[in-house]
Order: sequence, then structure tokens, then C-alpha cells
Amino acid sequence: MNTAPGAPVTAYVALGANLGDAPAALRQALNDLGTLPHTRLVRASSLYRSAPVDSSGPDYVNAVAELSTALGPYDLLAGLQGLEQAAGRDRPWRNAPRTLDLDILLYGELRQDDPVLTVPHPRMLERAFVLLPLAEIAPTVVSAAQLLKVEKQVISRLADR
Ligand code: PH2
Ligand code: MG
Ligand code: MG
Repeated sequence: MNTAPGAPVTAYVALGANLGDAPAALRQALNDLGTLPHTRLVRASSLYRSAPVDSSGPDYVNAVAELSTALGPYDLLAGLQGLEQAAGRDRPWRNAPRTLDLDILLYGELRQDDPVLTVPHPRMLERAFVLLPLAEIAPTVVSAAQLLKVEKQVISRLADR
């Protein structure tokens, strides 16, 4: 699980929260992502607001961050889970409202599916709250056809970040 850091890889991470002060939690998390070992925050999207999808509670605030990281995918995942814990994340049931969710969307060109980590994120293409902020910071990573498929989902830009 704990592998030595290798050459830097570009990774995209989705941020989401709908409990507590969600914009503050996302801004704190964007800051904290750059403090993970061997990791640099390259860019961050605006903050977006949308209703819960297959979830409940208040509206979500979402964003996407681009990282350059020499952590392996499992170490990056562990780092993200540490930040979720620090933000008071509770997991009472699947897709429960949360103070902070950090999901790896893409990790370089890696494609893998195991019980711990699936990359690319298996539902990223279904969700406007992922694709819009991702397209904002990485326009070549998201196609027009992919954006068209989520165009009916209601989402609004909340703040620069
Ligand atoms: N995350 C989920 C489930 N549903 N809905 C919105 N709007 N934003 C999210 O981040 C989100 C969701 C599971 O992680
Ligand atoms: Mg998630
Ligand atoms: Mg998650």
C-alpha cells in the first residue's frame, strides 16, 4: 500500500460537501490538498451549487482540483481520506450528506477497478457537478458530447472559489 513516490502524475480530484459551511470546507480542502506530501495544487475550479443527486439533505457545493503528485494512487487516496476525517466526515450510510467528500476522478492514464479504488471514477461522466468544474480547469479532458449528456442537470456557479 505505501509505495515510494515516483514521477509526478496529473490527478483530478472532485470535492463535494453539503453539511456545515460547505464553501468554507471546500476552500480549506483546496488549501490542504497542496499540503499533502509530494503534492502540488496546480489549479482549482470555481465552486458550484447543485441539488443532491442520489443523496439527501441541503444543496451540495462542488469543485474540482488538478494536482501534480508523486504519491501513488493508494497513497493519494489515503491522504484524501485523512482530509475527509479532519473535516469531520461521518459515513452513516451510502451517499449520506457529508461535511467533505474527496474523490479521485483521474490519476494520469491509470485505469483500474479493485475493491479499494476505481479510476477513472465510475460515475464521473453522469454528473454535471463533476464535468462542469472539470471542464472549467481542463477543457481538453471533457468533450462537448460528454457535456451535452449532462446539460439538463441544474447546477449554478456559486463563487470563484
Ligand atoms: N455526491 C454524491 C452523491 N450525490 N450530489 C451532488 N449534487 N453533489 C455531490 O457531490 C454528490 C451528490 C456521492 O459522492
Ligand atoms: Mg463522491
Ligand atoms: Mg467519496
